[in-house]
Amino acid sequence: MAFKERVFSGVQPTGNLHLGNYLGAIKKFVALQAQYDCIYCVVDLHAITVPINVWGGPKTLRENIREVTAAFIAAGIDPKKHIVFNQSQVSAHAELAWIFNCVARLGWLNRMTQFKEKAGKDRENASIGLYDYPVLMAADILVYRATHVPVGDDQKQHLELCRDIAQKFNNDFASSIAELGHGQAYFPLTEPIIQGPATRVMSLRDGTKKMSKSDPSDYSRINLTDDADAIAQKVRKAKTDPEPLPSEEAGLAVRPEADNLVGIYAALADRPKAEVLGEFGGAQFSTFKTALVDLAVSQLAPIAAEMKRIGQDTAYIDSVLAEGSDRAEAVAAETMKSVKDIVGLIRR
Ligand code: AQP
Repeated sequence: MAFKERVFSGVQPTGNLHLGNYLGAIKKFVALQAQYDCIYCVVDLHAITVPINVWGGPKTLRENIREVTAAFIAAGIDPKKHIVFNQSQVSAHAELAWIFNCVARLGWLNRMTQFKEKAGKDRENASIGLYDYPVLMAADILVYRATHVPVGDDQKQHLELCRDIAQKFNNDFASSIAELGHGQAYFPLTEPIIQGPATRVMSLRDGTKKMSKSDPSDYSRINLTDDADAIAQKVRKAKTDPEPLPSEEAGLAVRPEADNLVGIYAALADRPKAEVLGEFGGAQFSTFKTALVDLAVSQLAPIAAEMKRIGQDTAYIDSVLAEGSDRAEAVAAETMKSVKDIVGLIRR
């Protein structure tokens, strides 16, 4: 069966939105609007899977939900044409996650590397929500039967799990799916969109570590709220090596910091890394960093300013989320009706 093409993706309201979130996800969300119907979600139920001192408590959560919404709009997502909402306002996400909990296998979840990284050594003390995170993520995507999901490279394994869950549901309930007229498969095998030069933006202090919201050093990341001065300072202080830039991509292979900065430049400029090296190959980092500051400031400072402006109007943000949630709920409710019929649950 051919599925209607639809994009879904989400960002957690866990604070410190950074350049990695922008280049790996939000910039792609913006570009995909021209080609697809898109649903972009502030995944607040995911944010509360880590301890309360990490997500900051109710007041911070509310602020962060609004901040991610403001970032979506400031970056260029159109909430009138597409759907922008927060996950917890559409209860079908949690409802479908329960059904998927009964489809997914324990062995599949035991292989998830993000859980291992986030739970760390104190695994017994991790929340069940953190363990179940990838199942809820599959429900987020499949409740809209989304066909494409733009994400950073760190989400690849979760997208594979989403496909496994869809496949097993389609297999387990194959005869019911066919009897109810849905053909051979009810859920699509969703394609991740993980492309381009910045699918994994690394820390500015250590080119082997992912740029991350939770890194204690603010100099490790460019925050989407940083102004021109902060961006310039962070790029100038970014770790490099003593060699000039290579002229060919192969020359970046054992130079993680150089590779990262070239990738950031390429992604911001919408140019391949090879082309950037064609221009800057042989140049010292001081020259390249000056160009990178100019580019980063020209692209990011307007977003920061717009985020600030939109962020002051909480009534507007809340109305976007409410309207988006209504529209998302209408789509999700249709899926839940079909899923209940397929599984054999009696509904009103
Ligand atoms: N460094 C990155 N490079 C490229 N893409 C990235 N993404 C995250 N970091 C990078 C992508 O951003 C989207 C939203 O991610 P998230 O909401 O799951 O947040 P996160 O930044 O991964 O945040 P955490 O888990 O709260 O904190 P940290 O960073 O401390 O682990 C996703 O598409 C993600 O791939």
